[in-house]
Amino acid sequence: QNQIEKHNDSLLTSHQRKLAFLKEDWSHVDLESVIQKLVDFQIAIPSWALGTGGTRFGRFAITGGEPRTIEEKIEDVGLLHALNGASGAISLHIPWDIPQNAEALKTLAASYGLKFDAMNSNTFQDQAGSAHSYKFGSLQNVNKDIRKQAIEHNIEVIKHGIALGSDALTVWLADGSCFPGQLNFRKAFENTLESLHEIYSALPENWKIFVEYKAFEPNFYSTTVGDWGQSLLYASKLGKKAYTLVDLGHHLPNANIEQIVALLLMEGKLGGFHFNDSKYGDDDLTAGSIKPYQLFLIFNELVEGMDAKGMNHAKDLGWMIDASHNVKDPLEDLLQSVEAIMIAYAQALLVDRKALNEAQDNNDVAKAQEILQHTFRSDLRALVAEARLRSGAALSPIGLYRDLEVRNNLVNHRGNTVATGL
Ligand code: PSV
Ligand code: MN
Ligand code: MN
Repeated sequence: QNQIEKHNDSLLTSHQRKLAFLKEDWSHVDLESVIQKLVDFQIAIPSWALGTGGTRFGRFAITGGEPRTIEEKIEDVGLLHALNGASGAISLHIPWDIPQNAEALKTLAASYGLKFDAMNSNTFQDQAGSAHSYKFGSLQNVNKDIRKQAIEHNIEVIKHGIALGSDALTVWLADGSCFPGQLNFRKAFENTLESLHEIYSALPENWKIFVEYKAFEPNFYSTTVGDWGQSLLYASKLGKKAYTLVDLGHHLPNANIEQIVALLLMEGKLGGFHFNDSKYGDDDLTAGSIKPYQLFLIFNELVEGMDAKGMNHAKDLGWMIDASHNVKDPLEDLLQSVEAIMIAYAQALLVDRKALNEAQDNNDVAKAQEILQHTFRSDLRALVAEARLRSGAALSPIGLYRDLEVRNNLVNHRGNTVATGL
């Protein structure tokens, strides 16, 4: 905290100058309420993104100092949260991270101001010692015993989550087929639905289940929860605790994700997000690194749709990063993702909705584009920095991370370790 204060003091004059410009430019807007929304907005960090990621072709542990235990993963997220004030939750993947002592972990997390976000089950890999293989799917499997094993795993994950104070389960299935004829689509859907029903009935009253879809990979002919339509079908049939989860990397190229988001929100079935960016497929690159305009357009729909329904931006949807790769320090990468998400959110908050509605009602296409691009092209970084300042975080999170040589310290402390997980 001391170091953050020193760092902020050194940047304060320049920050205040930028903020003053913004306040002048946006004097017709209630910037205080925008800043408060930015302060409140928290994006969960996945426990599997804290180490160097891998590809199908190799893994290069270039950083060292990677967290070896859940405790160290919590420490790393705590560090991110101290730096940016916007990473107040961690999301665990079971069995990559099995919480042994939930109470102690809760206490540790709370000491960093962290909560446990959605729990993630894993029936896309075979685990050592398990009786059955998921080679031909898990919840969809033609073999009832295999489905049962996968259902029980999910119920186990819910139990871990209850102990940690989480309130959501994210289910992503690799289930599908690689070749035409391999699978009866209808039976695969029905098996999956029946299995999901059993998992659903193990959810506590206040819990949600997020059904994550993905177009392809690892199956390359069909995926049993392959798109938002299929996810919405499952979620609708399951009941009011079931929602669709949108992972930005899980669409076919050029999909209009912002439109998907708008309609899911309209139906009250949008549950949460996995943020990342991609150029080709499920690339899991840093949010906003490839298509920042798309990220803004998605947030534009989120703000419009949530406001229309009177929803609380910070609380009513699950916000999480799902990114991981080979070439950056993962902690710097996560700071960049959070910053990109906050900027897109800030831009969306400043869209002149009244003027946009009027332009739409008048079919004034050029004006509508002007309105959107006006905020997208405005530099709102000082607003996001101001939110950090007010949260007691750093004006320049990556700057301070580098000044303090955090990675070197972690390497000295933990050695040349490689994180568990992906
Ligand atoms: C699958 O591609 C996915 O997006 C799911 O959310 C998994 O849980 C995560 O990546 C980690 O592999
Ligand atoms: Mn995901
Ligand atoms: Mn993915």
